[in-house]
Amino acid sequence: MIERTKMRTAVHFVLFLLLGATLPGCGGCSGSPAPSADSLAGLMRERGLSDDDVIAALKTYTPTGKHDTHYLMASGGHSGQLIVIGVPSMRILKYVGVFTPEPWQGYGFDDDTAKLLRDGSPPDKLLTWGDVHHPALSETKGDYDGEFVFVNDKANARIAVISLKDFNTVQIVRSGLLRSDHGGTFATPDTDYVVESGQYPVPLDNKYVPLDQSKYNETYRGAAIFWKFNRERGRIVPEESFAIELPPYMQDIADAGKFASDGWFFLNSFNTERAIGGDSEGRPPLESGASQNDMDYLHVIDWRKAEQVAKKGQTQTIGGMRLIPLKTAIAEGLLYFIPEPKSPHGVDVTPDGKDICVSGKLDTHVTVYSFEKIKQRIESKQFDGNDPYGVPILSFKDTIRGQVQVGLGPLHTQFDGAGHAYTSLFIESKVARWSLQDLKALDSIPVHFNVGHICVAGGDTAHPDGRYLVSMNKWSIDRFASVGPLLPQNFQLIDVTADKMRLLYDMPIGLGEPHYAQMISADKIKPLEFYSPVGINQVTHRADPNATTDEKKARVERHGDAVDVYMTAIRSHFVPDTIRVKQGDTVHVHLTSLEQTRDATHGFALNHYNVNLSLEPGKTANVTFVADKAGVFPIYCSEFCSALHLEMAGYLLVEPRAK
Ligand code: K7E
Ligand code: CUA
Repeated sequence: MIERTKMRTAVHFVLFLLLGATLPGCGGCSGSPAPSADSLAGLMRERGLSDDDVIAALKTYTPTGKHDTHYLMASGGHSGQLIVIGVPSMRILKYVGVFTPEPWQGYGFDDDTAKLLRDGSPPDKLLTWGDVHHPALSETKGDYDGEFVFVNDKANARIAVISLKDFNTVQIVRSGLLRSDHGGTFATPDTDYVVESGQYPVPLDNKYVPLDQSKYNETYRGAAIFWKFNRERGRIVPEESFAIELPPYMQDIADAGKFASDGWFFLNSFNTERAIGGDSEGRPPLESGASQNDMDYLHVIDWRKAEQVAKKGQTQTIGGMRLIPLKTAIAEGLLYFIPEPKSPHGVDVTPDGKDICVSGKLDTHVTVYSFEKIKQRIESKQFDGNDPYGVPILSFKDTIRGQVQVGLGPLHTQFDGAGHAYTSLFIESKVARWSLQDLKALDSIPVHFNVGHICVAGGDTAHPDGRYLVSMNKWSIDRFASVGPLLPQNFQLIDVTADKMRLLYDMPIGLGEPHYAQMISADKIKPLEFYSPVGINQVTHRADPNATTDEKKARVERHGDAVDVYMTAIRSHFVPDTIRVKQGDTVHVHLTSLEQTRDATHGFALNHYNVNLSLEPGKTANVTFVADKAGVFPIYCSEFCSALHLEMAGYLLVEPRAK
């Protein structure tokens, strides 16, 4: 590769001497050229690059037309989106609109996607943002299958389903039970369930209860929801889903067991002190109130048994969700606690499902629990007493396999296929590598700065790819040219193939704060090239009942005050291109792209009425608006589709209603 580059440079240079042509990268220089400026050594000198820099560049540079080997599905944080990134180039491939309208994709503007946002909102309030934390790829036998991604909205306790056929959102669900859901989304090994748990305890019936210690202890609660996923339909089925009531500790993130621990679910918690804040009311602030205990509780849940208990109807319905009461969960042996070191954050099950790794944010270890030991203690009912609600507690020292000293502020752990675990160290700004077999620290690498999650390719599956690790850093400080006080986050790509980890690339993320990501091998994803035959609805992935598949059938129908416009788009015109309605009419535009050419996308932008649609080839989109303002409103195609794209336009004429 280097040899070839050198050769090409030499050829260019000969051409330069012969023809007097300008060397690429040497524009404007005249007279005596710097002979080495376009050679590898010259470029390195000029740009101050080391050998390591050049190796890193060669490991990530992806020439035009070459594709990345992996997709990174990254949470979009406050943007309410999913960010799709190619690895190792770290090129952004798509922002998928999920909880927030996304105008380019027409997401939240056409009737079908606007309905997704409405279905995911309380009846009396349309939510237009989300705080996306944890994407989960659908799994088959514990490995990513490339069909779906699920994401949570921590702020509003919602879960969305994204189809990887076209990287579009197809469903948003929201229970009436939770108010926040940091503990989402986690898929069971065959994606039978997608799990969402609440973070901040509330009265589950969503009624007003004054915030004081005894009321908090008695009536505030957490819950874990097991949303049933129907893969064939590609949808969560709320009626077949169930929840388990939990004590008012702050449940955090989670992981589903697999193989040895299949059928079990592990969920962290902090604030087992049940601090309620109130620093202006004479109580300690929440942060110190919640950090008194040396141990919090790892929740161990038998979800297969819980599924049976729910099937038998041992539930009550709250907020439209079947809930297994805490008392029932205890009596039926669905829920156990194990002490876990101080203010834990991540809990991660090893690829073989045998061990469970937990890191306490205020501890320096990763604690590795053995599922076998947990199971033995549960089966022989060897408990160390109960929590105040009666949940049996297992002994810490009898259930751990050991602890690994990794450094300050351990948060999250991922795995490669070579027997290594990787743990992010927030306080130290490092990623540590350690050996799963003998629990020994092996290597660490500094990151910039304040790493939260890390993501190894396939790093939470039964068969991790290893190879790449992305460190998702909260702070970037001095890494990029300044854009003022609000700085981007920094994704750092790290090569984990060799004995020493090697930093390859820094990628600023300037849209929301991502938390977690999952990385999947590109060959597992088989997206559509375009919608075929023409007239497919993007949400149902079926023929749209309002599609117009032939220009000759384009028409306008009036039904009383409702006007249906059956419209087509193909390079470079709409049929019809003139829409005539009366002031006050309800207008439904049903627009079908007749294109079957890859990337020949059209748009439909309408002045004043807040409408933009995206018409990918073969798609039908529907939009409804009330033509309440009389006047002349231009319509145009908002995607540069052809040489005559600017001419792809028309008018909406709204005739004033006679007085
Ligand atoms: Cu940022 Cu998983 Cu929400 Cu850790 S979480 S860092
Ligand atoms: Cu169609 Cu621009």
